Amino acid sequence: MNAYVSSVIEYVKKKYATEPEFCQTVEEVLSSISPVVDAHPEYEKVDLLTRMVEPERMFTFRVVWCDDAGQWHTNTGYRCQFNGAIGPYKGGIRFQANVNPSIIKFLGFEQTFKNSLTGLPMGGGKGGADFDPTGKSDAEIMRFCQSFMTALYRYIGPDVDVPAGDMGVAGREIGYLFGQYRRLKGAWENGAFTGKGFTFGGSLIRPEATGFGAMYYLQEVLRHEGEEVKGKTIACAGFGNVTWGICKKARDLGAKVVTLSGPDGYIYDPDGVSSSEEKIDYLVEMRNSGRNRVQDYADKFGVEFHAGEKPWGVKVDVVMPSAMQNDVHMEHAQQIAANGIKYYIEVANMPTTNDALQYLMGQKNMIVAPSKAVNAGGVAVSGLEMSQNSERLVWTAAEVDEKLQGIMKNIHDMSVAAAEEYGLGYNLVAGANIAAFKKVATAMVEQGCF
Ligand code: 2IT
Repeated sequence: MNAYVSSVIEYVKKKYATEPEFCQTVEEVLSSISPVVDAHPEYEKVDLLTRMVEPERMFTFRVVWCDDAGQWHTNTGYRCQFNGAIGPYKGGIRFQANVNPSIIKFLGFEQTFKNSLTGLPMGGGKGGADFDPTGKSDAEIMRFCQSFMTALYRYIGPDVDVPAGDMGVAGREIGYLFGQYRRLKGAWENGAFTGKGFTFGGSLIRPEATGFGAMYYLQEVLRHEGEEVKGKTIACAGFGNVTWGICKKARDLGAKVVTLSGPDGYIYDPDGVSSSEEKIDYLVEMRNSGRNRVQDYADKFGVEFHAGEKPWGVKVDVVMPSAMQNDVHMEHAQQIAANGIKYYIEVANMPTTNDALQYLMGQKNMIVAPSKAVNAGGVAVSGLEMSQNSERLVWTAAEVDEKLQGIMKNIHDMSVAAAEEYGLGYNLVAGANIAAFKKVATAMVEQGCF
C-alpha cells in the first residue's frame, strides 16, 4: 500500500481509537484508493487525505422532550457536515438508541463518496439522535422531532445542508421535522428536506428508491455476467423501507426475496415475501407498529422463524444485507462462501466487517458490490427531489424511475471503468471508491483545499 495512505490510516486509528466504525470506513475507503494516490503525488503534497478524514463541521445538541406520562427525557442530537466540496451537505437523520459520534461520522464519510457517485451536486452529511423510537406513541415522536428541529433549524437549509430519513426516520418523522422547520423559519423552504410527503414537495418513488436502485444495480451486475434477475432467490435482512423497496422491485422483475430479519431473529419464506401484495404491505405495517419484531411476519403467514439468528446461512442466489452496519461477520462470510453464493450485494451502509469483506472479495467465484454504490439510489432520488423543489415542479413516477435507472447504470459503469483504469479488473468495491474519491478530491484541490 502507498506509504502516505497507510500513514493517514494509522493517524486516524490512533486519534479516533474510541470511534471504531469511523476508523473502519476510513481504512476501507483509503486502502481502495491507494493506487490513485500512487498516480497523483500532488495529493500528498497538499496532505489532502488528512483534510478529507476531518469533518468540515460536527456538532451535538440537547434534545429535551416530554413523554405521554409527563416524564421528561434528554437525548443527544448530532449533525455532521462532513464534506461540502461538491454541493450542500446531504444525508439522512438516524434515530436509534446506539447513535454516537463514531456512527454519525462513519455515515457522513460514506455519504460523501456515495453522493459523489450519483453525479448530482451533493456534499456529504449525516445526523441523528440516541433516541429509541421503539414503542413510542405518535405524539411522543412528534414532540421529539419538534424539539430536535428547534435545535437544528438554524444550521440547515436548501443551499446549506439538506437532511432526509435513515433508520428510525421516514415519512412521518420528516413531516414533523419539516413542519417545525417551516414554523420557525416562517418561509416555504421545502427544499431543506427530502423524503417529504407528496402533498408538500416529496418526490414520487423516493420511498422505494433505495430498494429499487439496489435491484437496478443488481440487474447491471447480472447483465455483466450474462444472467438476469428473473428466477433468482434473494436473502435480505431488515424489514424497513429499503427491504420493502427491494421486495416490490423483485416482484416486478420475477425474483424471490426469501428472508427478512429483525433484532429478534430471521424468517424464511420459501414462497417469497415478494410473492404477494399482502406480504409486501405487511412490512409497512410491521414498521408502523413500532414493535420492531420480525416474528410477527412468521406468526401471520405461518413460515419458519429462527430466533436470535441471522439469515446468512440460507442457500440463495443473491445475498443482500440490507439492515444495518456490521451485520455480516467473518463466520457469516465463510458460511456464504461455503454455500457457493456468487452474488454478494451490500445494501445497508457498511454491512460487512472489513475482514469479512476482504475474505469475500478474495473468493474466486464471488462478485462483491459495495453499499455506497448499491444504495445510492435513495440519495440520488433525494437529489431529484431537490431539483423538483427548486424548480417548483413535480415529475411523474415514470420520469423519476427512468432517471433513477440511468443513474444506477451510470454508477455501475463508472465503477467498472475506474477499476479497469487501475488494472483491477471487475472490482466494483475499488471502482466505486476510486470514482467517488476522484471527483471529491479534484473539487477540494481546485477550491484551494480549505
Ligand atoms: O444512507 C443514505 O443514503 C440515506 N439515509 C439517505 C440520504 C438522503 O439524503 O436521501
